[in-house]
Amino acid sequence: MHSPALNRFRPALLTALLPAVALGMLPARPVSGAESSKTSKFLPTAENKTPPPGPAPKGMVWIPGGEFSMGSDATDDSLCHRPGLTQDAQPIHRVYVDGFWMDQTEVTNAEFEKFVAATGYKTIAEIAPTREQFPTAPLENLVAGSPVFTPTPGPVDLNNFLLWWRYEKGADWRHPEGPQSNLEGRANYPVVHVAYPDAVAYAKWAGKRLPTEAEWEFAARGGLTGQRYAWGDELKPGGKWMANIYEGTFPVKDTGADGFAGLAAVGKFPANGYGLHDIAGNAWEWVSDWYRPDTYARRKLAGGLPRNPQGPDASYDPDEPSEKKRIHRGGSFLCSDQYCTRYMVGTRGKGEESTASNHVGFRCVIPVK
Ligand SMILES: [Ca+2]
Ligand SMILES: [Cu+2]
Repeated sequence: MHSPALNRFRPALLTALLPAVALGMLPARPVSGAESSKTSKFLPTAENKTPPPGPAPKGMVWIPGGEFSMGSDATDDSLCHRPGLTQDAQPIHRVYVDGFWMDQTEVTNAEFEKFVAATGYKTIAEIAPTREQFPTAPLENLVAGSPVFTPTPGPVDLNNFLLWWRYEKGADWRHPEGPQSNLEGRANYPVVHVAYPDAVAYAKWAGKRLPTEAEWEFAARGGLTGQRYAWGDELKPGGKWMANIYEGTFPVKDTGADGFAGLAAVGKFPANGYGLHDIAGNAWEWVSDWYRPDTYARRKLAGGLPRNPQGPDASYDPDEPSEKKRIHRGGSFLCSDQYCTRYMVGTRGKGEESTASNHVGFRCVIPVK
């Protein structure tokens, strides 16, 4: 049942083991340079007034849904330390989503453990790729594992993400940094090293599903209109850190000025307007839409008000056209103003479906019938 598109083992090239965009570290080609404007293209968020259909399922909060302006026009956004390179989140456009329940936090190791105990499920990172899948890969590369972030000894060229990502044999959700590591003291950390099909399998088991990109962004904005962050326009309102991101010299030393160097347990930062914790930073979150850099441009062109949009029919990333990519949202503990600022609420990430890593997790939703 696992995707044959495992590109963790692209033949012979160790450097190709870590698809850049899967790690959320390469830019999409800008769709247009003409989108910057002084006037805001965001129109007020109009929440549905219908009350929640009942008491909240455990650990979930009500997201009322409604009409909102989706996307980002931040001109100081950055990908790979190149400002203004997140233009795949333009143009700003109107979208409607129905109300739904959403997990208040990212799915934790404790929750994922219950799923695995009940089903015996094995994640993609735990299964060695086969000769059939990768006929030309050296045998020694056909081992289970997953990419792990590794600080560099000193400042490096930020154009080469392979300097700080390594493919770690034996890294998986139970062994976040490799076979020697474990989950001791991490029951309430977001589960990581989960690929897209793993997240989908968990959601099914839990009677939930992954959010669409539009649902995710509506929820992340917390009822606000066009703000830069999930909590407002200021990164540190009143000097207070609002999300687990990266401070210090990337990728050398995370000073942990926000309280955490590396992943944090869920719920350590204030919730947004809808009661969602860590909707920015900590771990990237899989959502169900395929990635295309021009999704918003096409939507705008099609006109009308898209209702509950599900994303394009297929993935297409001009940087790696053969890879099938889903959207990542929210940024991670590795997001830094020196490198990648996609903890900004309207910006987008992307990842090859079968590729996990130690900064990608997920949360689920329950739609209302
Ligand atoms: Ca941090
Ligand atoms: Cu980032």
